[in-house]
Amino acid sequence: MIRNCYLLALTGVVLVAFLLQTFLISNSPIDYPQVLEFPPSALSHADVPWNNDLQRVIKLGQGCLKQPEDIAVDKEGVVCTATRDGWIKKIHTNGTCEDWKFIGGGSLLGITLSITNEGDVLVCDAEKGLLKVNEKGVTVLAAEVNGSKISFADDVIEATDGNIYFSDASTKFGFHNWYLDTLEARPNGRILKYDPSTTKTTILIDGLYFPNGVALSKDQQFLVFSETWKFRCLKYWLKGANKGKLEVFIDNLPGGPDNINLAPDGSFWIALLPLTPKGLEFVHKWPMLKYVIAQFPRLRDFFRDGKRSMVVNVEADGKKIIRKFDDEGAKVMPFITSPVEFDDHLYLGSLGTNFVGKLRLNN
Ligand SMILES: [Ca+2]
Ligand SMILES: [Ca+2]
Repeated sequence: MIRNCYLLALTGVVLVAFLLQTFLISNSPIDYPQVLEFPPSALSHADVPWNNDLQRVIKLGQGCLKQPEDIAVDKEGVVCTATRDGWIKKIHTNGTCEDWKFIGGGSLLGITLSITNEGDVLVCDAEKGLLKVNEKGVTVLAAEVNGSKISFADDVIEATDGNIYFSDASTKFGFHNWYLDTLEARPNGRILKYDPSTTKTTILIDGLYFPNGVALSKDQQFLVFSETWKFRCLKYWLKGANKGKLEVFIDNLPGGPDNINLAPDGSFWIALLPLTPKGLEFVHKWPMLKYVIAQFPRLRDFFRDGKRSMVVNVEADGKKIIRKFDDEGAKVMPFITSPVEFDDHLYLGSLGTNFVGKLRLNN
């Protein structure tokens, strides 16, 4: 009798374990999630004093710009941005908003102005790849690499020699499912290079944890890019004795780095994402929990809703953070994704606003 009860209980446990396994793992869109470690600076940041400087921004193009994720400013001070409704728009110095070129879709991200062909705008369409836009129209420069589709083109920069460097943040999850990549926290991304002389695209660096913003150093000796899930930026030498070498540029950032932009003095501005609400960072240590969260879009939204906005200015050699501007509670500038310095002002792109923020810097 006791033996039968024991067998029955054991069968029950095995059955429950099997059902749990089926429910938790087999149905989940993520595979073998890794632990996403929040560095002490990201955890302790919640307790340090906020300056709320980002709440002082002037709003440019308000109502005209739907989620301007990245921005570029030309030498005349005209702001160029790609918006969620598929437009490349320009904000002129008199404040007017111009619908410049229509691309379509809902996945335009990183943008940069060509320096080798004036008038060309290079833009990442997460779904279509790397695009060139000018008065003549839209050209797809790169939609695949080595036969594999570029599925999450994120940010782009052009070097003076014409080579174009851009990120493919995840080969597994697209822009609209980016938070699944956060939960999986695996090295699904890569940095690509487009060579205009051959029109070929090659993989420069593979196996990266959500490579996001890309920038070049002032002397163009190295490429620096964000690795968002690692709370760090890496640096890849393009020239000199270290050519081909990959190093840490800055780590232990107090948020997941998004777009990074070179400042006129050679330092860099980086937008930082909180990735998850304060106090819930532990979730990213539990793979089983991540399997469950990944299955329910509403749960995913809850865990990605970090209401803190921050940008940092980092020294040219990445040794330390010089300045930090933030917005506790993200009251004015939610979901900041891109800071660009021009003429003693910081221009701020965001996935959570309908304007570009402009903040006066006291240099
Ligand atoms: Ca950019
Ligand atoms: Ca980005």
